[in-house]
Amino acid sequence: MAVPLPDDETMRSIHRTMVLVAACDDALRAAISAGTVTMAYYSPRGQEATAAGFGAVLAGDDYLVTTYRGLHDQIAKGVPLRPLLAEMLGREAGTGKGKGGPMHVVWPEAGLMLTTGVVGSGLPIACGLAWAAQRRGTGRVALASFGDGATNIGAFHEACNLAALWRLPVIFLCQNNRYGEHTAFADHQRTARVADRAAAYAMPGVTVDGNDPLAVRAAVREAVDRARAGDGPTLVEALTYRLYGHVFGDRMAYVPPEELDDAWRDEPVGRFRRRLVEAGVLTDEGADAVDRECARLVTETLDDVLTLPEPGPDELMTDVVGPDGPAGRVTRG
Ligand SMILES: Cc1ncc(C[n+]2csc(CCOP(=O)(O)OP(=O)(O)O)c2C)c(N)n1
Ligand SMILES: [Mg+2]
Repeated sequence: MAVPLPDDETMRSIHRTMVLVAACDDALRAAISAGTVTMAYYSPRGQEATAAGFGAVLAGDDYLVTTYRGLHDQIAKGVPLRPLLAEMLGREAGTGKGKGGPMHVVWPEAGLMLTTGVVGSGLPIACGLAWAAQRRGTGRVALASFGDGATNIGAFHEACNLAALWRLPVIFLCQNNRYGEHTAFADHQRTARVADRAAAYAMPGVTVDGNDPLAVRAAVREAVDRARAGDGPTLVEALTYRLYGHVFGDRMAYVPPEELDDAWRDEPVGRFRRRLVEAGVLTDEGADAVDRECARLVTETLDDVLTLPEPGPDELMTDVVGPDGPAGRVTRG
């Protein structure tokens, strides 16, 4: 059954989420370029629609696991901007008191249970979260967000198999941005569609336009309904694009220029804005106001976060687990 379109308010909220992600990304790239901020940064620019689409479906207490390229996912899941940016910039006011940094953001208050730099490792963890929800009967689902390259890792296949076997309430959301690091999709797997891999595990697999938040929302909604009904996992492949390459500083010399031009023409934030204006859901003036409001919010938050302290030496040794156990208990000779 086709999932109906959301109401106008929800469409405007999806649009704002996308604008906020893009504003945040613009500000972070500008700050890194200016030397105000130093960090490894994996831009999600171009993938806003995928995050905003699933964000409009998941409940606040549903679980999310994401990756180093997860800023859009984190914002869409409702992680507040201040602790999020503070963590990325290594400040004590951050989600992990500044000790995790951009690749290790967690915020259980919004269901964000993991951000990881280990490709594919979020999927088995999503299975564990879903298994807990299933056993406790909480009705929660877990969404694992990962890239196309991650679908070549053993952990992806193990997680798909286990989730299908145990009918776990998981949504495997592959953000197929056409590259894994510097390797194009066709050079890292022979499968035409990541979603085709679902058949190997007897679960539904669907490919959607990842630059259309309403298409993503509809596919994830069906997957979530299936998961909550006890019918197990779904693999959703969202076709999208990484507009700024793999990591900040990537010159993208390996990307055909015409391909990049096409991708910019299909850029999702402007595309959704035009669609809402044409549909009468937003006016141009209203959309400009959203742009200004998000840019101001990001600038103010970033300026504020830059004044905040980093964790002190005592804090650095608190809640840190090393090979000898909790660092607080380690005795040094
Ligand atoms: C287990 C593991 N292998 C290799 C790497 C190095 N690595 C970091 S990002 C990346 C590409 C992953 O591509 P994809 O899953 O498509 O995600 P994207 O970066 O495109 O969002 C690789 C291979 C890693 N971090 N972890
Ligand atoms: Mg990729």
